[in-house]
Amino acid sequence: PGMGCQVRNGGRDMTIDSRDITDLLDPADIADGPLAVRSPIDGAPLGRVPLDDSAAVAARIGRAHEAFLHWRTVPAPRRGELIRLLGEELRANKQALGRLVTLECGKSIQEGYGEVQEMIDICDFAVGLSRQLYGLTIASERPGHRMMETWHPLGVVGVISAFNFPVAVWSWNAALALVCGNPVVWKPSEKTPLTALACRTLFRRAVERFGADAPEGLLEVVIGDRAAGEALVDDPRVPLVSATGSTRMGREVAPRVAARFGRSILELGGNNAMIVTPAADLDLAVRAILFAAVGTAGQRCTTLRRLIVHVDVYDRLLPRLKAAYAQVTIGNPLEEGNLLGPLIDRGAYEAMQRALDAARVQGGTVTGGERVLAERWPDAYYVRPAIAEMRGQTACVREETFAPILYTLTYRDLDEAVALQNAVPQGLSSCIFTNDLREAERFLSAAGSDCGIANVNIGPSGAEIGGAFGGEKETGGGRESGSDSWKAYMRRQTATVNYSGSLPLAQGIRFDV
Ligand code: UN1
Repeated sequence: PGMGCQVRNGGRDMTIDSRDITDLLDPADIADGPLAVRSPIDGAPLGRVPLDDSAAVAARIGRAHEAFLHWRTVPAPRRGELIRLLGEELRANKQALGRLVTLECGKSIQEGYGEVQEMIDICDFAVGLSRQLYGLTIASERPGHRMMETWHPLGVVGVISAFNFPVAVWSWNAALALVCGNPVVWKPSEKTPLTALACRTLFRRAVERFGADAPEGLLEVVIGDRAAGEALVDDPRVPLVSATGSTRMGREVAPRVAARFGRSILELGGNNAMIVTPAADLDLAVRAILFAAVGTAGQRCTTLRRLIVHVDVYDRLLPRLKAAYAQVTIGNPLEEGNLLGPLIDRGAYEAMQRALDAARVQGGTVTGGERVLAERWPDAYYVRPAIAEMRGQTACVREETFAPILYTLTYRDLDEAVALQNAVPQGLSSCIFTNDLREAERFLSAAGSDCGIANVNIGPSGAEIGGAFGGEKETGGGRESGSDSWKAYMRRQTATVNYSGSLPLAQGIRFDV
């Protein structure tokens, strides 16, 4: 028996409002090229885009490096001014860019706008930061000496981003990189090049308003395949590569960057859990689960994938959750009322079905997961969100499948729940629903969640930009966005100044002739 869900077949065919494209894209950007871009909403073509080969990538890195030589000398607060202008462009174009995000990656229009808001937020953060790239003054052990620590621009930052947050992830990296004095070479997902080109348009407008001290080459967008990505990852003129995507991708990128002693910031897979204890507010939990497991069609790195529920509340929670799932509206994500749009493509749909088959074989009971709207849009992949009730944390539960599948498990005591939550290779986000202070604090303690993000009475997704974003273990260990993540985008210099007339050596060493 399927789980209700309201499948919205009505409404107009998707069709692109031509302004969505022309407002934000230069016609030359979407001239005939080999890469055909399609909307996951109905499979319709959105345009064709030229591709960069490795030589073109090298040329872009060269331009960015030239830009670096000038940009590093522009005072940081002045660099912040460029990001302030970018934030203004984003504010003025929030609707248009949000719609384009939805067109190209299929998330609900509310989430499309939300993604642009996240960009605006990080721009605001970065503007303030541009006056707070603080170093330290350190007490020297020698008389007449001063030690200090200064943060300097690093060089060209390579950004590799995924289809699911096609613009926000770029902005977290770019806003920080640029105020830190670094140009950006950005390789977006091949599934979402148009939103990247639209961001470049907005960035260019900001640069024009900024004036002469913004060199060309502060932002280069690379649209290309694997070879283009490798050219970016391997280039020694790129001291930092910030890559968001699958753990598989990270396993290839990290050793290549390390082999040339470059640095990387990795944001890889997540397999995020929620623990629901007997002291939880179940109304709150149901709402949080719905957004975190179904939102963005389960295609966030922070999506809720595992629900670990105390045996005493499981039989109360699950029926309520299923009733809430039945209310989910599935359909064209451009229409405001629809909460669940399509998966990104056929490959994503097939991976979901394989995971659900595995769940059944591994003893699970699956509700939902069927394809819908296939007759109306044979080239688009809409699904009912699935709940897989498992008897244990089997192999399929420990893997990240980028689709709306929620695996449920039960537990008896909190240590067991925390152990289950930590017993996966990924370590991005986690949460507990409880009104019991002791349970919450145990979950947040050193012996609690092993993830980069741990929330109380909030789902695992939808983080604010003010905190550092990222996770442990196979998630890759990188941190982006708020807090002191900016330090990864700069090089630290320790300087000792001697203003005395003598030359005392550290550690009291004597070396006189
Ligand atoms: C991602 O899915 O790659 O916390 C990023 C969140 C968003 C970012 C998700 N702010 O869900």
